[in-house]
Amino acid sequence: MDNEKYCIGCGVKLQDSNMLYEGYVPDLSNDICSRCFKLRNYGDYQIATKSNDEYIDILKSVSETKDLVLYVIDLLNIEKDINVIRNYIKNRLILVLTKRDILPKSINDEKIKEYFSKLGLEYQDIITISANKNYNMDELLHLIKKYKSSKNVYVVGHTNVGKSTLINKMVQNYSEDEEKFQLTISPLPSTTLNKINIKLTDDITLIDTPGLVDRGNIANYVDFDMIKKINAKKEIKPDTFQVKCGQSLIIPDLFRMDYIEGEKNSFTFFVSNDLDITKKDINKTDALKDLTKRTIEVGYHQDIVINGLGFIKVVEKAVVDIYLENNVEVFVRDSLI
Ligand SMILES: Nc1nc2c(ncn2[C@@H]2O[C@H](COP(=O)(O)OP(=O)(O)OP(=O)(O)O)[C@@H](O)[C@H]2O)c(=O)[nH]1
Ligand SMILES: [Mg+2]
Repeated sequence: MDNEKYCIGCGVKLQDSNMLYEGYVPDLSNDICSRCFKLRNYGDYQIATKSNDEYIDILKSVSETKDLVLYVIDLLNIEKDINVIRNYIKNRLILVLTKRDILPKSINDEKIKEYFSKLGLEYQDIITISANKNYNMDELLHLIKKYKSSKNVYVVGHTNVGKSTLINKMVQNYSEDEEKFQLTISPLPSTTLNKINIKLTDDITLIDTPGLVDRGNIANYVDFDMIKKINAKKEIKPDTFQVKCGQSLIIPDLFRMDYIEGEKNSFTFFVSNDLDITKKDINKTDALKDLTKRTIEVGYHQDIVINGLGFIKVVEKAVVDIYLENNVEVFVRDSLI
């Protein structure tokens, strides 16, 4: 029999007929699906699949409203084209740059905001936050109150940027309900599977959405242990290398960069502290040369971004050969910091 009950952790429609299918519950009196239950209680992660067409339909439905939108961006993984999501939604929008705790404190927030002001993206306001560290959450609530046009406030963005974590923190901070329900969160992509309305106060309902899946993100091509390693959990300690032509920087199992043209240079890695980086002579190792090679030209004070892994700040002009899994996106941008 069809039912209209949805998982309160991830939004999936609940069903008791097929264990192998999303939304399964042994008993329809449960409020939470088996996948969320296992993830929350046993740390047992099951990858769900979500098609981007469904997500784009959700964005289009948001655009039909006049409601305020929070567009959440992960500061360590800023997408190459952040206008993709914006182009589907015409609403008033606050750009929420999250996971601020991961980038070093020494970086100036104004510098980060200045970077975004040059991307041609239209927004009413911009704020850096950390849901984990409860940084700037009061200011975010203030902006929501300032710009909202109805009770509903949509939270959109790519998958895994921290949308549900942001909502959980808002609920924890500002909800007056006795039972403060928490959405399911995880380091895997596609944790949230459908729209979920969360009443924050009498005047504000936050609406969580699944994220747009980024096929170029390295998280799609490594195992779960590596995903946990790649996901920076605390403030990154940038690793700077003085490198000459003919030298190579390697992150075991993931990434190799050969410096093939340019003056003596400085490469600073902003990646998870759990990843080791080693410097070798190019001709002394063949490590990772079986991966796909891409030759990249970098200008003065630019970043090489490896989607999902982080970025490398380069000081002088350089040409490098990068070896990486074929589908992982690499691009160059003007330095974020
Ligand atoms: N360091 C840090 N990690 C965060 C922060 N917010 C979220 N995360 C982590 O980012 C990962 C993804 O968080 P989610 O809240 O599940 O992300 P989401 O955008 O809801 O993801 P989907 O539902 O899959 O689209 C989790 O491992 C979180 O712990 C933050 O402010 N700081
Ligand atoms: Mg989510």
